[in-house]
Amino acid sequence: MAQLNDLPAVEAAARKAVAETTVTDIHTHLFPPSHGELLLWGVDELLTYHYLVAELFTVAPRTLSPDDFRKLPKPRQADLVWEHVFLRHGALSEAARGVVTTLSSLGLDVGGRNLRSIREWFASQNVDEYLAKVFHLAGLDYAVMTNNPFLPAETACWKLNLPVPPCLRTALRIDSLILNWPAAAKAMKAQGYKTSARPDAAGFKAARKFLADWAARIKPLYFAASLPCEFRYPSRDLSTRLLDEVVLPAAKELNLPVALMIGVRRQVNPALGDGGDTVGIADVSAVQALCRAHGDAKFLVTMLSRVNQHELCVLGRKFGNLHLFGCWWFCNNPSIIEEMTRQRLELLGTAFTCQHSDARVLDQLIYKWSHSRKIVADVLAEKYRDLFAAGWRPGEAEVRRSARSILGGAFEEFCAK
Ligand code: RAT
Ligand code: ZN
Repeated sequence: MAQLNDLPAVEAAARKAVAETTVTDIHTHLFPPSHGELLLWGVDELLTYHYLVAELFTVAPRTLSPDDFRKLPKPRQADLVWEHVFLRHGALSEAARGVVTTLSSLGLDVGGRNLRSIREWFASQNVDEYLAKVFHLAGLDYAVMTNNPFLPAETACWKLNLPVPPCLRTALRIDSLILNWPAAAKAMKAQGYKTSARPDAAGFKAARKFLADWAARIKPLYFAASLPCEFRYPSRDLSTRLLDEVVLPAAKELNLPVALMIGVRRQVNPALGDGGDTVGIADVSAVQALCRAHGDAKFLVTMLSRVNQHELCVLGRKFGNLHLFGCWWFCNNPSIIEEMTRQRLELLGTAFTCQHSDARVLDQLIYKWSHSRKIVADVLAEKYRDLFAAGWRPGEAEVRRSARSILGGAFEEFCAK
C-alpha cells in the first residue's frame, strides 16, 4: 500500500480522491428520456428552475406578476430571468452561478452573454447522447429519480415499459400516502385498488398491496417522502397510522429504506408555484422515535433547517438504522455544505452521504456536483491534514475509500444491510 508520507501529499490525495471518485446521486427529479417531456433539460429549463423564478420576483418590476409570468412561453420566461437576475443583478446567487458553471463546462461562451447562440447549441443536441455527456461531465455512476405512483402522467409511462438507461435508478415517492389519505386513496382506487376516503383496515391492506405492486414494477431503491416542519411522530395525526400500518410494514417486507426529507413549509407564497415553499425548524425527536419504534426498518433522513443539523447528526450516532444524506434544497449552498460536511465527518466518520443534487433539470447535475465536490474536497483535505498531524499514516487507497464512502459508498452499504 502506497503510504503518504508528508502533509502536502495527504492533502493532495484527498482532493484528488474527491475529484476523481464516481458519485452516486441519491435524490434527483430526473426522468428517462423515453418519458418525454417529464425530463427537463436545456438552457430554458435551467433558467426557469424554480429557485431562479423565486429570485426573479425579488428583483422584477412590480408590473410583472407571477401569474402573468406563468402564462408566458418558456423561452420568454427564461429571457426575463436572464435579463433581471443575470444581466441586471449579476448572477451571484448559488442557483445563478450554477447556470454559468453548467454552460461553461459544456464549452459554451457564457461570458459572451449571447443567449441566442447558447439556445442554438442546445437545439442541435440529441437527448440520449446529451444525457450520457452530462453524466460523464458530472462524474456519476447513477442518479436516483423520484417516481410518483400517484401521478397519472408518470404511471402512464411506466405502464408502457419504456426503456430506462442504467444510469437512472428509481425511488417510490409516497408523500400523499403519508400526508393526504383521501387523495392517495382516490389515486389508488383509479388504479383498481379497493381504497376509499375512509382510512380503515381494508384500505390500508390495499395500500400495502399498491406499494408492493409498484415496487415489483419499478424496483425502487427506497420509498421517499418530503414532510412538513410540523411533522410529528408519534402523533394523533393519520400520518402515524399510515407509517405504522402501511408504509413501514411494506418497507420492512421489501427490505427497502424509507427516505424522509423533513422541514418544508409548503406554499407560503402560492403565486410562485414550486418556488413558493420555505423552510421551518422541525422536530428531530420524530426521527428518534421512528428509529427506536421500528428498529427493523431503515431510514434515510435529511432535514431542511440548518438549525436541525447538529441534533440530527448526533442522532445519527445512536441508531444503526439511520443514514443521513445530502444538504437539501436551501442547505445546498457552499457555506452550509461546508459546515454540514465538516460536522458530519466529525460526528459520524464516513458513514453518511454528504450530498445529493436534487437536480430537476438534467444539466444541473454538472454544476451541483462540481460545486459540491470542491467544498467536500476542501473539508476532506482538512480532516486528513489534522489526522496526519495526529500521527495516522493513511495510504492513497484508504483516502479514496473515504471519498467514495461519503459520495455513495456508505449509501449502498446501508441499503444492502
Ligand atoms: O429541491 C427542490 O427542488 C424542491 O422543490 C423539492 O423537490 C424537494 O427536493 C423535494 O423532493 O420535495
Ligand atoms: Zn427533491
